Amino acid sequence: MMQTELDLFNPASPAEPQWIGKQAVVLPGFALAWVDVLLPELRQIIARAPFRHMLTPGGLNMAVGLTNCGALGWISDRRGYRYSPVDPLSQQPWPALPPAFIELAALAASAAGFADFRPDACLINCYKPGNRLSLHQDRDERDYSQPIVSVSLGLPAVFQFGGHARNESTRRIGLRHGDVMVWGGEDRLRFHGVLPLKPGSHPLLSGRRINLTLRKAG
Ligand code: MD3
Ligand code: FE
Repeated sequence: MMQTELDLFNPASPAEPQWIGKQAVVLPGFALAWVDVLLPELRQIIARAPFRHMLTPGGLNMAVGLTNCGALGWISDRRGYRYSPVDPLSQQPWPALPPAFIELAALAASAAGFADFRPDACLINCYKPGNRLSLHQDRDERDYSQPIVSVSLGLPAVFQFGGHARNESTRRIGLRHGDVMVWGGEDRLRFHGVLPLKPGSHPLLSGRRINLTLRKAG
């Protein structure tokens, strides 16, 4: 039987949480009701802190465009990866975390069993067709007991969810506009990545995928 791309994505039924690990869950469409609030906030953030292609410590330009909001923002340059209270482009503090981002993240985290999540950092990734994020761990945060919440907007993507070592096999999980993913606990340090984005057009975000990753970094 022919296997289509769609098989990777969540079934047509809208809202069943999909547990992909003991402490990792996809909440299909959880952010759909928030999109009207999120997009104007995003526009204002990007006006003050535009997407840019950061240098890796190895001196390569990252293909995915990045910016941040919140008290701390994740940055990369030849000196390494770290969180900074200041945008290196403007030398100003990052734009504040909009209350709607904080509320959405706290609500999603509590739906996944993580009470009292209070993010202080939001990394915003912008993918264009062909852009990918290779397998990595998120280990620049202070407290690994805090969960991470991600919000997918725009074009769909295929997420790779691996193990605790780079060489372990990965599962592929389809993420669509409005899907929210929460993970923490024993799943917090899993290797993960995003496969090259397929071209397409989204009515609200055109040919892009924007992912918000909300963390307690400090
Ligand atoms: C599962 N971003 O910014 S978010 C990142 O879609 C990043 O832009 C991806 O990985 C994106 O660091 C994925 C979802 C995600 C992030 C970290 C995880 C899932 C995770 C860490 C462990 C397990
Ligand atoms: Fe990551």
